[in-house]
Amino acid sequence: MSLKESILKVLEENRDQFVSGQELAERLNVSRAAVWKAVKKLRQEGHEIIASPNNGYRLEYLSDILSEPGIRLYLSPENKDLPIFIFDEVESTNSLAKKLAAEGAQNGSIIVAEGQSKGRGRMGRSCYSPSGTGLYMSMILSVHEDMNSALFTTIYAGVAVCRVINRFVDKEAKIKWVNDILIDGKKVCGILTESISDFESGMVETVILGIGLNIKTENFPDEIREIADSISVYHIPRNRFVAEIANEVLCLKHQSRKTVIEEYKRRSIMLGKEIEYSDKGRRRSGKVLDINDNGHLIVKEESGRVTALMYGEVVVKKAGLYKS
Ligand code: BT5
Repeated sequence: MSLKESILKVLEENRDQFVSGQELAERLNVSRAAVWKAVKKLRQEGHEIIASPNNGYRLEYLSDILSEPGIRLYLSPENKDLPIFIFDEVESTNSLAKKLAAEGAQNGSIIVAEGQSKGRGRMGRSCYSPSGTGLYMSMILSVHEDMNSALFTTIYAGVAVCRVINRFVDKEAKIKWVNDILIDGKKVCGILTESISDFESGMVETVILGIGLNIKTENFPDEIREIADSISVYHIPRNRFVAEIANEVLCLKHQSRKTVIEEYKRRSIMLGKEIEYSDKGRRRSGKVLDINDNGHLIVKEESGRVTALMYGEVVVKKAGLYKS
């Protein structure tokens, strides 16, 4: 770890308290001048560090720059050594994660960026990812499972993100099947799960889990202004969100599907709703009866036909048109 990172680590551990230049110099076995030089570099990178001649250095509590020491501080003991890749502006953390996975990046690797110029949604759609105000992260998850199980990643990631949001936000985070996280009916987070399969076995070997969460974004482009919102949490560093989401994802991955689905259903806005969806190219509508243990949406059409949707886009109708 460089001197700059070591200083940032100490300041992160003591956020909101002064640490004297003398103490930093002694702990890190360098001169006070070297400490000052490294602090200057950190400030140039955007870290808000208060320097007081009498008290030393302090990381301002609203300072919010992504950093490895800042993320590691909040990773749980079993995840402390996960590889972390941090970037300033990238096209898409999911695209980068795929590349890193192909190069051999380890299970649990976390890839984050301050902003994305080509953040990706599902089916060729885009994710608005302005710099510094949101969380744009991807995780590389090594698996060896069929497509059905891989698709379940979106389900438990949704629950994981909701849990973390609700540590800091009072209003319950809800889920619109399959990947939209809503607060007060507006989308605050989207999840993009992509898979890398082995051609011969047909099994999914790696899942790239991408999460885009609006934390402090205040202005949205016209096309999504009505449907998008932020969780508006200003006092918690994004580093902490990254770590807590990673902890929760890795913890939920080992829990039974039943436990995960129960919470997913409790947070779902879909049950009992009239929806429109597309099935094999045909526009259909029906009522949501349930979400089964695989995360599939069980829909009953007016004709009585019952379908299990594995993925796809559904539109919730405002007024019910069909009685079960
Ligand atoms: C998603 O797709 O919601 C998945 C978004 C995943 C983004 C993450 S960020 C890190 C990682 N790297 C990537 O490149 N992607 C992942 P979908 O369900 O298709 O929703 C896309 C739609 O959501 C758009 O067509 C807009 O209507 C809306 N949208 C776009 N940006 C938004 C934002 N910032 N907040 C809320 N809604 C947004």
